[in-house]
Amino acid sequence: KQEGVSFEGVILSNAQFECTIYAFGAHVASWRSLSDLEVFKTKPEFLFVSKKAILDGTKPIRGGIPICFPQFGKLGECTNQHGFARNATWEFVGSEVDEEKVLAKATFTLSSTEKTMKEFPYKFKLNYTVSIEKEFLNTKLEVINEDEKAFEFTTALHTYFGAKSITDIAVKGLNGVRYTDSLEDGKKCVEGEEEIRFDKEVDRIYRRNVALVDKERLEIIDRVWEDKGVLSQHTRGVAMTTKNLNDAVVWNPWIDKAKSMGDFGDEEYKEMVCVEAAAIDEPVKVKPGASWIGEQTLEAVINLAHFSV
Ligand code: TA6
Repeated sequence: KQEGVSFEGVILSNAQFECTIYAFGAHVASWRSLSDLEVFKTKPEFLFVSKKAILDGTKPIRGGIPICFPQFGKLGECTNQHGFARNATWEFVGSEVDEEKVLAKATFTLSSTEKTMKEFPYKFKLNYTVSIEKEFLNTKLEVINEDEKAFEFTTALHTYFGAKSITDIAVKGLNGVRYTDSLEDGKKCVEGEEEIRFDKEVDRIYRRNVALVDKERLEIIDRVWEDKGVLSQHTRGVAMTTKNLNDAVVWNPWIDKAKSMGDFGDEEYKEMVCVEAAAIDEPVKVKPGASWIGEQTLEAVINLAHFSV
């Protein structure tokens, strides 16, 4: 239990990182470095949570890693966009620590109820496992069909990445990938930039080629700085790899959308970007008794690029 937060949570820590997960939404709300390395000490938190986030269970937490299930956005029959999973209190199943592997893991579960059946008329069970190992954070969602009928769903791990400043944020790894622009009625486009940068509202669903995905790493660079006088450039950020989450949503609300959200500061668009591992383009189909697993692995990275003079 934390001061000012009305739901319980679990704090996982290994020698290098600490991760906070709340039972409400099985919501990862923090993933921060414990290292005293300057580049981590000055900004230990890798995720973004709004200072105005509602933490009383009446609204999904604005930030961290909201779980969108059984639908992404409005792609389904749920009353609330992004579905009900992030608005529900999950059951904490247990945690384990493996000192050798510097691993800490927690599992949460959520089963269908009469209430969920009204919106998503199928019996299901979700198991969500969050694990930190060295500088990695892995979040794995298992969807089990406990019904006699097959069902399909769309899903996203709606991750909010933090940054010192919007001018430092760059999203790499989507060059050449086709996307639909949610701000232009789903207009079909192809990404032409090596690094996606932000100077306006962006809301895009990148539909990655399945064959490419398991090799592909996205990088969210949140900080670039140069040593005094030395011609070198450090970048600090997060690398993302996924399994069975072949799409990637990229979102920054920018000024007007920021002002329209009561649980988001007017200026906070300058400190974050959402890059969301998702299964949207091809809804996931699960047969009775079968299950599906979607996974996202985040790695805290520092790159030191020496420019050749
Ligand atoms: O993932 C992008 C998006 O679908 C945006 O269109 C915006 O609505 C964002 O999600 C936040 O949605 P929320 O329901 O959390 O306010």
